[in-house]
Amino acid sequence: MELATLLTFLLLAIGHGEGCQLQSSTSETVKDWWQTAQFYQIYPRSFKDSDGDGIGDLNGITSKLEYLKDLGITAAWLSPIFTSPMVDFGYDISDFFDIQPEYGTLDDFRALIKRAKELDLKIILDFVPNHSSNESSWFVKSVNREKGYEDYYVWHDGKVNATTGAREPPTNWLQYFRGSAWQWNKERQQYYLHQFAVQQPDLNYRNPLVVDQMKRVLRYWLNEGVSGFRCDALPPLFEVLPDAEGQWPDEVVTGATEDADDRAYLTTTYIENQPETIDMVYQWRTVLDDHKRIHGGNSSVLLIETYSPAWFSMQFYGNRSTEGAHLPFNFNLITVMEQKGLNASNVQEAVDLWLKNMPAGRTANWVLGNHDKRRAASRYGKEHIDAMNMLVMVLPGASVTYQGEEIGMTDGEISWEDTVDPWGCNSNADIYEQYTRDPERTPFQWTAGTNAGFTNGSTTWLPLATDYETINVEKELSDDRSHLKIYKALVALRKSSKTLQNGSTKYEAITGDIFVVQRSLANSATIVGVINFGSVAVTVDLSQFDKNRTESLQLLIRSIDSTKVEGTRYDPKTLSLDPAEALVLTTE
Ligand SMILES: *[C@@H]1O[C@H](CO)[C@@H](O)[C@H](O)[C@H]1NC(C)=O
Ligand SMILES: *[C@@H]1O[C@H](CO)[C@@H](O)[C@H](O)[C@H]1NC(C)=O
Ligand SMILES: *[C@@H]1O[C@H](CO)[C@@H](O)[C@H](O)[C@H]1NC(C)=O
Ligand SMILES: *[C@@H]1O[C@H](CO)[C@@H](O)[C@H](O)[C@H]1NC(C)=O
Ligand SMILES: *[C@@H]1O[C@H](CO)[C@@H](O)[C@H](O)[C@H]1NC(C)=O
Ligand SMILES: *[C@@H]1O[C@H](CO)[C@@H](O)[C@H](O)[C@H]1NC(C)=O
Ligand SMILES: *[C@@H]1O[C@H](CO)[C@@H](O)[C@H](O)[C@H]1NC(C)=O
Ligand SMILES: *[C@@H]1O[C@H](CO)[C@@H](O)[C@H](O)[C@H]1NC(C)=O
Ligand SMILES: CC(=O)N[C@H]1CO[C@H](CO)[C@@H](O)[C@@H]1O
Ligand SMILES: [Ca+2]
Ligand SMILES: [Ca+2]
Repeated sequence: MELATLLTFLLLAIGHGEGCQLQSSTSETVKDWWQTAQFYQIYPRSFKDSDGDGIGDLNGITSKLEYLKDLGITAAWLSPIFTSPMVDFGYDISDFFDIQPEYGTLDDFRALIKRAKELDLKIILDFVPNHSSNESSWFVKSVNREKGYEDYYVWHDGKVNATTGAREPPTNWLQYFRGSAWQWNKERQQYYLHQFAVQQPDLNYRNPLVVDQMKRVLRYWLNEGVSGFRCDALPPLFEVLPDAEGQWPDEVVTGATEDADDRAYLTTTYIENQPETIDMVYQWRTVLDDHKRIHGGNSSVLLIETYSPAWFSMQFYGNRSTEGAHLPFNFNLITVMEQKGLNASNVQEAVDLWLKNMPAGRTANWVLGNHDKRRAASRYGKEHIDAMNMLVMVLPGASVTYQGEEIGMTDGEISWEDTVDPWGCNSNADIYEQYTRDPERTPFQWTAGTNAGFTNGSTTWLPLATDYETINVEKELSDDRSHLKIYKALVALRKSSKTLQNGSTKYEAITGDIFVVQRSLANSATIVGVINFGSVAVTVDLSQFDKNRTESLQLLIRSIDSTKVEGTRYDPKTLSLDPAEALVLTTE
């Protein structure tokens, strides 16, 4: 055994010993930082520009860390900041170990981490494991079959058509961004797989060299002081093993769409949600835990992007013998409402889907949006933005906010000419709005001034949303009441309330319109969230929801148009709610 390996082994053994002692010597389950955290997603290109080129950057983010601190954020995760040709705006990485020059330098990144530490904010990076950019030196070496890189990507000769003799892709598999998932490479004379754009070749996780390389990426950034990773696009990580002849099966037609270029045209049985993907996440968790045992400090976390069904997503948490991701993202509040529309019954279904499937002892989390989905205020309706922010803050576990949700930002209107997202660009002027993700990526709205205070230059990389004069941080901080102030009050309550951090949870759609969440903890005040998702005023009796709810409740926080008064006590048996009104009350 090498000395370094031996040392690691000893440290691991010591680490284990301490962990056990700690647990047996205390009867209280002390929650780790991430279990009650407020996570905030920054889309760096659109957050804050520091040098006037119209593109957000690291120094811009550093200059706004105090804003996040003021919101009460625990940890910010940055969408990719690594070297990239920007075909998919950073999700096509050409150097996993360096910073995209237009975003700054490694020194700028270190300054960001240093400032964040001073403010006690944690920084999490985006880890994009499924693919690299085709401009990565790894890919170029693989094209040339350089030693060690021959099988870094998923290469295949393709098939020969028996009638025409023409070359055809190995399978009918489709990419996410429309069209075939296979691309012929002239130099190597083989096809390569790309589940995303042509410029995003899939790495081959059946090659141990790739697995090691990607673990190196994780260790590299942990050593730079990050507090963990949000892992991108997990479902397509592994594809099924080919058969003995090296051939893969075709997917079958679903009937979900007529559009043969749309990924939904075919099943994804062989190209998503493979068991090996779960195991890879467990291996990454080990990398993080080993780093902590060796270097000490706080836990680093793994957050996982997966739109997979519950049977698959829940496995990411770990199994009886192995730990997995701390938090597989819960997108149910997005996906269920996308399919069924927003009402209380559907919210209950979304909450059930997570809490009733989650293994015991795990931590829930709630996500409203990200840079792939229309903005929360546009999707749920502007009148419901406070209610939705309220939900993620009163439900148990971690909350996740996409930049702008706290001020109620809405989608931008981006013309076909201004469209830059590959998903949009791979379609056409008639249908691009179905696919483009540009509307939810417009620059952050800091002020009502020129370019919304995002940049002091004359242009922005995407046009601004037109409502920035009324929806911006500066205005919402000075207004008596605003989405931002409500958001801050919710976070402050989460941080001060033991009940919200650790209480038990009871929830119910008491009618099709009214959703109630109650959090209770012995010897602490009970917290009750009540939301009217309907468009008519109603009076509810909360003692029907919980026999114990007979004493008056004090109002803590209310949605922006509510005419009730904070600090006033209300009778839970005759609680009136205006359309879209959302309230947080307490027994205190
Ligand atoms: C949190 O809840 C658990 C289980 O309900 C309990 O054992 C523990 O004492 C609570 N911890 C705190 C800090 O309230
Ligand atoms: C924008 O701000 C940067 C950094 O403060 C400065 O260097 C640049 O000159 C400014 N540009 C304009 C157009 O004011
Ligand atoms: C990457 O892919 C694009 C689109 O196929 C192609 O134009 C470009 O030359 C490729 N670059 C490399 C380095 O292979
Ligand atoms: C072979 O090519 C013909 C003509 O393009 C096509 O109709 C047929 O489906 C192809 N066969 C296979 C097995 O792909
Ligand atoms: C848990 O996962 C590990 C790693 O994938 C696997 O080796 C083990 O068999 C699993 N254990 C159980 C109880 O499922
Ligand atoms: C661990 O996290 C806590 C809470 O954010 C922080 O106050 C503390 O400084 C961190 N410790 C280290 C060693 O980073
Ligand atoms: C809620 O939406 C579902 C459709 O998903 C519908 O069946 C139900 O009637 C709706 N409830 C109300 C009160 O609108
Ligand atoms: C109602 O109160 C009783 C007595 O305090 C308690 O045992 C019970 O758990 C409470 N029920 C709920 C749903 O909180
Ligand atoms: C929400 C999210 O991060 N989506 C990304 C998933 O991965 C693809 C490819 O890396 C990106 O295009 C998406 O933006
Ligand atoms: Ca810039
Ligand atoms: Ca893959």
